[in-house]
This record gives sequence, structure tokens and C-alpha cells, in this order.
Amino acid sequence: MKIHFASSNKNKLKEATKILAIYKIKVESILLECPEIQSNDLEEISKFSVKYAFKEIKKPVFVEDSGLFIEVLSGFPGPYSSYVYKTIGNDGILKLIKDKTNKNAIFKSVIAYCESEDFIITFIGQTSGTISTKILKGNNGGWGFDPIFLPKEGNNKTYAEMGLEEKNKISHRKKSLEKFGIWFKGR
Ligand code: ITT
Repeated sequence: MKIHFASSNKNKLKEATKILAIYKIKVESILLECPEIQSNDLEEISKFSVKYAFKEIKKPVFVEDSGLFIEVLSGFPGPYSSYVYKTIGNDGILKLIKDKTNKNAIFKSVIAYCESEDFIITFIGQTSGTISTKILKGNNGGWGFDPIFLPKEGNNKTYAEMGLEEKNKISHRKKSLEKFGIWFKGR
């Protein structure tokens, strides 16, 4: 079974392709920059984007919206993660919380799937952890916030240090995609 994935992010595509292969779902990428509404709620943003994608391609399609929610910053950058990464980057985030003892953060992922104008379903995944005090890339480098996110389940390694295979076992994206894969196969 093949499903379209509308995203402009090739790293997400790589992760989604590997994870959904477990459920025998083939991911077909479409490079569609979906408009994103301003909201604090990833679910609301993803529903709007997938509706747009469906109207464009008129085939079953999913989008994924993710964000890093830092507790001491009241959830910032959250839905603004993409913009914040492109502007202040990992160095900027580390500076913002340099003097804070609370480094807790949650990485969230929402999948929104649409197959008709009135059928949209969402799946949420989240992984708790902390923000490291410095950039830790390891051998693989990672992408985005990978070098500063230390998942609780990660043996004190950042997502970047874990590498793709290990990250894909515990990541926020793995958890949302797993729910999606199970639902999709079971219908
Ligand atoms: P889309 O076209 O799919 O929307 P995007 O990169 O704009 O791609 P988001 O709006 O969901 O994606 O932005 C989330 C940002 O959060 C993303 O650009 C990364 O900087 C960061 N991010 C999300 N998931 C990540 C992960 O697994 N590892 C590292 N950084 C991640």
C-alpha cells in the first residue's frame, strides 16, 4: 500500500519511510509546502495542512507536524520550532536556558491523515527528555534539534548521538507513526 507524505523536510521523509515500512506501507513523497496556520496546537496546524494537501493532490495523504516544547520557556519553541531553528538555531536555544536548572523538554509529533474532504484523523506521539548543556552531534550529526535533545529513554545520548536506527525506536515521530501504521493496517 502506498500513501503520499506531503513535507518539505527530507529528514522526516527518511524516518517516516523506514518506520512505516514495518507496516508494509510505502511512502510516496510530495514536495508540497503546505500553508501552516498560527496556533499553539500542533493538531490544529496539521489538520489545516493536510486538508490543503488533499485538495491539491486529491489522493490519500498525510502530513507530520512536530515541535520541541521546553518546560521552563512555557513550551517555546513548540509550533514555532521550524522558524526558531532557522533563526536562532541550537546555539540560541542553549543560550536561552543556560542559567536554568530545569532543562525538561518534550518532543511532540502529530500525524494528520486525510482521504476525503470530511475524513481527517490524527495520531500523536511524544518523547520526554532534557536539553543538553552543549551541542552533542556524535558520529552521525543528526538534524534540527537532534544534537541538543537527550531523550529519557536514550541512555544519556542525544538523538544525534544515537543515530537513526536507535532514534527510530524511541522518537516522538516513531510513536505517532506507529499508531498510524497500526490503525491503517487494521482497517
Ligand atoms: P514540513 O514541510 O513537513 O512541515 P518542517 O521542517 O517545516 O517540514 P515542522 O513545521 O514540523 O517541519 O517543524 C518542526 C521543526 O522542528 C523542524 O524543522 C526541525 O527543526 C525540528 N524537528 C522536528 N522533529 C525533529 C527531529 O526528529 N529531530 C530534530 N529536529 C526536529
